[in-house]
Amino acid sequence: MIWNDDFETLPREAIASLQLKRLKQTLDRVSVAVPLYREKFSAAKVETAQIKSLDDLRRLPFTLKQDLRDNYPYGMFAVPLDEIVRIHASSGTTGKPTVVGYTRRDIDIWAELMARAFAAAGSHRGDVIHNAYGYGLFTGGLGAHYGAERLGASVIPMSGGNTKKQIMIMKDFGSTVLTCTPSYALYLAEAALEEGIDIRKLPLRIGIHGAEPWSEQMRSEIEEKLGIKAIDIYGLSEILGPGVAIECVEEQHGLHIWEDHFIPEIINPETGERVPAGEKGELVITTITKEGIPLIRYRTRDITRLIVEPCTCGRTHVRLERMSGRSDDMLIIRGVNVFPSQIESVLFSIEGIEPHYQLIVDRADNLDTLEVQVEVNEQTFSDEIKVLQNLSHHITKDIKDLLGVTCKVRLVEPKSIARSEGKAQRVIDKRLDK
Ligand code: DLL
Repeated sequence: MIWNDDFETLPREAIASLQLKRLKQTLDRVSVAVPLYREKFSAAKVETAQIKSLDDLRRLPFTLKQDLRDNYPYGMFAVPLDEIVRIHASSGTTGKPTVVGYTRRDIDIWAELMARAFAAAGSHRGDVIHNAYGYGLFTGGLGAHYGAERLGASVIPMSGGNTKKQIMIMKDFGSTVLTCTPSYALYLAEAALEEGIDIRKLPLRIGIHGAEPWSEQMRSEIEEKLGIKAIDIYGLSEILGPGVAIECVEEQHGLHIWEDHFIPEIINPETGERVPAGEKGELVITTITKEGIPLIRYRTRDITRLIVEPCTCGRTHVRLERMSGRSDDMLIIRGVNVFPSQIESVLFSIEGIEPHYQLIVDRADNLDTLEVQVEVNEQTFSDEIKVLQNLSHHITKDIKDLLGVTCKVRLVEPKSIARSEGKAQRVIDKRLDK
């Protein structure tokens, strides 16, 4: 179902003119209200009045995560604090978190965009939405919550953790939609089986998963193990939180980004130049309706491409291809660029292993090493050593053939890799401590 027909199916020319109008308003606002933008624009020798077309956007400087850190906590807010009604923050691996603030109107738009997202995923009023994204500074929990209420569904504010209770509630309350990270969805299915419950037999229909990279193969695992349709949702706290883009249930191919609120661009992460239409690169987003913390050309570090072909669902907003990783998560192993999601795709295409893995990167004698730890299923685990050896050779060979990197595969016992209730930690890079 389309939640907001007026905006979601707007003709392309109308989207472009709305974007230009809103972009100009945003530039006028930030160049007055945010000292960092005054400085950036003057350093780049551009005046906002010179931005006369969407193409002119490329003349503006980028905004980086570091800019938010340098202006911690409120230095990039474009309104006084008494207009901010909510504050969220995302914790990086190091240092201070990135802080974002929302005005009442920002919260209202966020709820609208998340309601659109739920509807695009096939959810509607009458659904019981089991929200297992974390509530707190993380945007996942509250972002999905407000959207579910706006949709008119019944939302269960579970938050993450307490897995046994999640399963009991899901069963007793008749949850029909599950919102959580893809890794947690698989963990829930596994934990349910241990409780003697087959989630496939429950009323659950749809899973809305994001907040971490996942592969097409992982989607199949989730759909099979939970008996649902698994939909990819994308977002980041700096831009909004969940609900920046989502797949439609009709195609499950590419995530519609709400272009009446965001302008996406794809750049070459090395040169900063826009890539030719349809090519892969780093996603850069400009917000054009945000009041609390509008961001101009924010470098997301996420790697994707734009799908501009019209979609059968009727929405006219462009689609982002499933994220293939982050430019800063890309591992360089003996000179070869590897994204964890590529290894995931290889692993999940092989029989006998479970969708739980971890990559250990290290350096020995000045050479990078990659160890792929992956769980085997109960049946394979009880097989003869020879069968296990063959399996491990098979994985090593497939990874070498497809990615060009030699790795050591360690098959581990079922359930021995730590499960995550939020974002999974897939990579342990020991080189960083050396
Ligand atoms: O993860 C917001 C969110 C919550 C999105 C719930 C979807 C669902 P942050 O904690 O700021 O915000 O992390 C944002 O997570 O830049 C991506 O690298 C990654 N990410 C988010 N969604 C996806 C996805 C939330 N569907 C960062 N596929 C982003 C791949 C994703 N990566």
